[in-house]
Amino acid sequence: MYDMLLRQCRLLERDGTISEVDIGIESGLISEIAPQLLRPAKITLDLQQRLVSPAFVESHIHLDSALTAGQPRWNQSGTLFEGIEIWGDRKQSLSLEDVKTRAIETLKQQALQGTLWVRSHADVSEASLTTLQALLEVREAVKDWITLQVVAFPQDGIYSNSTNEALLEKAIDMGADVVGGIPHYELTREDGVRSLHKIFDLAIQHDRLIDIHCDEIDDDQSRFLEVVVAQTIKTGLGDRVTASHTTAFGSYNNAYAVKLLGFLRRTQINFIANPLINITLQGRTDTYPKRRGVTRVKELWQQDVNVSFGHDCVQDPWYTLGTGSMLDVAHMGLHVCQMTGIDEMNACYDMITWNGAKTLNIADQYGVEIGKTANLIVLDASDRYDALRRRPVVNYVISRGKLLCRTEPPRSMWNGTI
Ligand code: 17E
Ligand code: FE2
Repeated sequence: MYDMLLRQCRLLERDGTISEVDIGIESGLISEIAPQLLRPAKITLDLQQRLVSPAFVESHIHLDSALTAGQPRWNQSGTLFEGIEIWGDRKQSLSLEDVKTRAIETLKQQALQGTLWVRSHADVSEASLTTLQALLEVREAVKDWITLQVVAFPQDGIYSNSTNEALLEKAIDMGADVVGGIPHYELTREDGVRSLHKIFDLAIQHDRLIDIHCDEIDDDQSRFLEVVVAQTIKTGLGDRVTASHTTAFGSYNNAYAVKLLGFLRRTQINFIANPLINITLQGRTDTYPKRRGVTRVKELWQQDVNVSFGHDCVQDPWYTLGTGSMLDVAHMGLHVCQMTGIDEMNACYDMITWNGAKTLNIADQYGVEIGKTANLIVLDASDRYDALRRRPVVNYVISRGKLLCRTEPPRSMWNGTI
């Protein structure tokens, strides 16, 4: 007997094809996938040709600052730098309970909308390391239903004062999964380069992944990505390295950008774009024409570079909106990056699923396949394009083989005369 049987699925495969199948789940694992399964089940869900997809991956969010919009004040300029200042004030009143409550509330909102893997940054340039401690405790508390990775992220820079370097090291000792950085916000170009050397050294020494906030500025002279690329080539760290934001890449002149693309193709670096926030945060010093402030997603994708989309923020000093819906993220990404061709739209869906899994280094566990843990979602949609266009509710979320949550699709009633 199956623990759960999903009947009449439209199963989205890795290559984009759709198979009409039934899916059997036993002991948390996908045990069978075939056109018609006949054994009985404890729970049967008749999906009536709805789309079954692996759960969404949120590859970039700041759970420590989530749900603090307006505290202690709203971001009036809309810039990254005012956001950092406001967060600097809000940080003074952090407690473990405060961070944990907001993080878990956000994770629930994400899970309700189909996300079961999350990489969150934790600001470790705050002397008590409260955000890191809180997110490590949350990682443990939620592990039966969602997988959380924590990045030790030195928001104020590693070399902007005499204590931050030691805090970053301590954060890694405490158990952060990933080493972060912010070279464009170090006091000088030299400090930025030095910070990247430090990050690579720490990652090698402690066997950690790397995810750097890199060149999140409109300054076409912000060129830390080339240092990340060089360090990746020299250390051979390959796909263990991720460059987040890289918005300046959208402002580089083409001669430089093409050279850089060639260099980075020698690596397996992952890129994360955060279109919801960077379309609002960047371009603030421009008049007109106004830049979009998002990295070259389409060109990277065309060159077979792994790119995923992240939310970055849900209601915080940098971005006051956001609901935790990855379909919203991909929808915005598709618009801002002008990825409107059918293959391009489908690629945008992959950027919130398979590509994110690759970035998080969990690709071996990911996908709706026999023998894998049943972490999947049922969308009230027929295919990837339909899901992106209408952004329907996630009807069922199945985590570790169990029904974690369900949302009924809204039903409209036409009451007119025609
Ligand atoms: N911190 C930062 O440096 N950049 C961001 N986009 C956010 C926090 C949200
Ligand atoms: Fe970020």
